[in-house]
Amino acid sequence: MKIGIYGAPYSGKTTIFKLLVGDVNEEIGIAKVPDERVDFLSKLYRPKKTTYATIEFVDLPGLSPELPRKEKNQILSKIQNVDALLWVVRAFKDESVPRYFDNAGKEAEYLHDELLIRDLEIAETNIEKLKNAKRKLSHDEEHQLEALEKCAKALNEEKFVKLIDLSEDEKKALSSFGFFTMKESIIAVNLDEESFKKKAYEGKEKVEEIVNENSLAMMEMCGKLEMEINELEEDERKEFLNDLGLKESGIDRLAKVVYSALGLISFFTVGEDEVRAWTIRKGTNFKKAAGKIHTDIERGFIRAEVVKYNDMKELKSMKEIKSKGLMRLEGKESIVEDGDIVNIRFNV
Ligand SMILES: Nc1nc2c(ncn2[C@@H]2O[C@H](COP(=O)(O)OP(=O)(O)O)[C@@H](O)[C@H]2O)c(=O)[nH]1
Ligand SMILES: [Mg+2]
Repeated sequence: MKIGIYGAPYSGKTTIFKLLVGDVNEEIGIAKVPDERVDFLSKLYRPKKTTYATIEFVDLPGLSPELPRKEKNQILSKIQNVDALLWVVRAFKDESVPRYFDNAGKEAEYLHDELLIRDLEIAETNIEKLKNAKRKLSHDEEHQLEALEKCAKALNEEKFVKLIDLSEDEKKALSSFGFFTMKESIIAVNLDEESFKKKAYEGKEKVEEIVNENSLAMMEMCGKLEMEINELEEDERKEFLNDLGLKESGIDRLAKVVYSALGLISFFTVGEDEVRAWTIRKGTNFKKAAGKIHTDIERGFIRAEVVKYNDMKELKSMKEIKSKGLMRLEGKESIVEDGDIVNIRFNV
């Protein structure tokens, strides 16, 4: 999974990027998704290797009103293929760091408008292209044109593409255009310590309005401070986080928001060699999930042996679980649930 970090200059994008992926000097970084269930299973099995789920983040230069269209498009094109956008909206006060917008509400509104403008441009350009084609359009192209016109109409009414009622066919027809407003967006409001503790900042109402109207996800962060806390020893770190009223680190909280916004869940495979978390969309069946592990396993799928994480946590032994009859056998069409520990029987 890949997430693009989007925002205005000096909003704290790179700070939050580094908080998530570590102190790398690259535009792309990988964050390990903390999961106490993996921690537990790893302690239980003592495998040679423990593999957590990961999220890839792409850090971008900021977008601001004075940039020419072409440059904005160049910046945005770097996140054309991400699964979701993480908007970093500045709400921290710091006289020493320049600021483009008076408050977080105006900044979020600007970011919202830029995505609409960009998507409308894509829709209109492609509508023109299809309409001006000097030949008869194929059936697929006719279909694409109709879907594009639906998008253009919505975007003109300032409505995100993801809110339009689209059929699976229409979604497919639109998939190659990489509409930003068709992706999920998560707004990270970057606060200073004082406003974080008060849960108040200028422009909050507007930010919440944008979140609600477009069905976005939102979280509050304290980028710089959390970054500093991150560098402390474990005990001290907990104390500082506690003081902020936080139980979990930034990546912990973000991972939860991302999984819920994107409808993702985890299943696990366990053994002496490896304990591993796998990320899938809610509603994925066992055969498809097996394909995550290996295409051969999907192809030769026979059945899945499935154990609930909570049963494993309680009984701490596969033998016990089996003797209590708590292991299920599932066929290829059954749906994987969050926390399933899965062993696939297959035949190649
Ligand atoms: N006071 C304060 N400064 C911050 C915070 N987050 C980032 N900064 C500072 O703002 C400046 C710009 O941050 P950066 O992450 O590079 O912003 P970017 O342009 O969005 O990538 C840096 O000097 C940061 O140290 C914050 O939460 N509070
Ligand atoms: Mg930056």
